Amino acid sequence: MDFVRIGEEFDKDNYLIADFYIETDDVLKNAGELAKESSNGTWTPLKTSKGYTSSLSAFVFDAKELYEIDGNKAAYIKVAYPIELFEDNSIPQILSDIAGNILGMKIIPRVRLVDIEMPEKYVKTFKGPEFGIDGVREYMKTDKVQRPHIGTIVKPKVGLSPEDTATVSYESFYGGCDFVKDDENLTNQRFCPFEDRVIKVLEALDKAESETGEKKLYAPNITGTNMTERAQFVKDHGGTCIMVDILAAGFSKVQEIRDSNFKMIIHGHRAMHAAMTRYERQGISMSVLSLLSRLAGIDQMHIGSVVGKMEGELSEVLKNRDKIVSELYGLNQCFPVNSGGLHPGHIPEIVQFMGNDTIIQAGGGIHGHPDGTIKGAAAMRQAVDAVIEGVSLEEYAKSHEELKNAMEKWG
Ligand code: CAP
Ligand code: MG
Repeated sequence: MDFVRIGEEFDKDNYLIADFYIETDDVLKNAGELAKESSNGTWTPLKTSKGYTSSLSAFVFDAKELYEIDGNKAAYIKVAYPIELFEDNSIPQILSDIAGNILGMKIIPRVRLVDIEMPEKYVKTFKGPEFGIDGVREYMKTDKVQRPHIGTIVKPKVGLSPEDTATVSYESFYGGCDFVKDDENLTNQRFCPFEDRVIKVLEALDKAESETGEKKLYAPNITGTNMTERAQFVKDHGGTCIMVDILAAGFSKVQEIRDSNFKMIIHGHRAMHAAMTRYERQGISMSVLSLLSRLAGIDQMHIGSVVGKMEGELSEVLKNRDKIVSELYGLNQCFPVNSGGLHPGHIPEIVQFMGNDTIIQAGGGIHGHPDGTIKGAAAMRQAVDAVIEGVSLEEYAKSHEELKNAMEKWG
């Protein structure tokens, strides 16, 4: 079994290709060990290998040394994995393989899964987003206007009662938000039980829809140990959207929810991603996690905001975006979500690099507005209107007090 086959030609339709950044003392030798450990080998030759198991060997087909670092050589390597190694429609199994043991091998002190490319026949085993950008727009009736959606996260993150959560949600919707969501750390705590909250916020949503004539969406966070039951509860009470903390809950749960065909929009929060993505020399890139989330069936996905409070440069956020919106064998596009420390003043810049197909979310940037939530939501919508009309925020603010007051506070 040869795990290093530099320059070998092979049929890309039958392989998953993974790009890794590694730091190690002997690039080719240890890259081969990585390919071996992540397919059909281990640290020592095996008496139990059979002739037929050799067809499942992964192999390194490209390696580029970059520079010396901490006494090792940094390199990019490409590994080809025979597609038979992977179970159909299973993100957990892919992760245990190409992002499993190999991220902790002593002989490769640093390793990061940077990118993956999959052949059509494997991509097609996944359901992908049921709604995606087009489906969400159709449901929200914004398919004709094609403006960015405005979302909010009820704040404070935790602590409000179901009644107060519903009031804040109503005010957000009424003021102009399309979308209201729970925060990532709000699930089913005693101070705000899930079922009570869902019932009350959905009532608030109905009221806001009838008063504004606009479609509204609420994403209760179903993350927990009985997510299917929680999703069913939302469905039974007329909800059309659910939220999942993808990484905290795990991809298997996300896929189970998607595969259960609830026909509800799935909003994906990426809390915890930084444990894998933040340190550039180790872990898994956010663009890989973005792609996996799309395959798993997430309809709306947090990808970073560049200008807000969370880390993530423009090039990285655009890569994440690319993974969830670019053509992928007919799979639906996933709606990108920009969030984290945003306020109306950020909207022109976000639309400039994201285009109109984005959901712009503000928590503090709405509920911290000097005149409260309704005006805060209105200011966000006014900023979107200004951008769509091609007017500067400063100009628009002259005749829109909510925007003016937001800009006075946050710039
Ligand atoms: C934003 C937020 C989101 C972050 C997550 C928060 O609130 O609700 O969880 O956007 O980061 O808790 O921070 P604010 P990302 O608008 O008040 O900042 O989208 O980068 O995953
Ligand atoms: Mg949050």
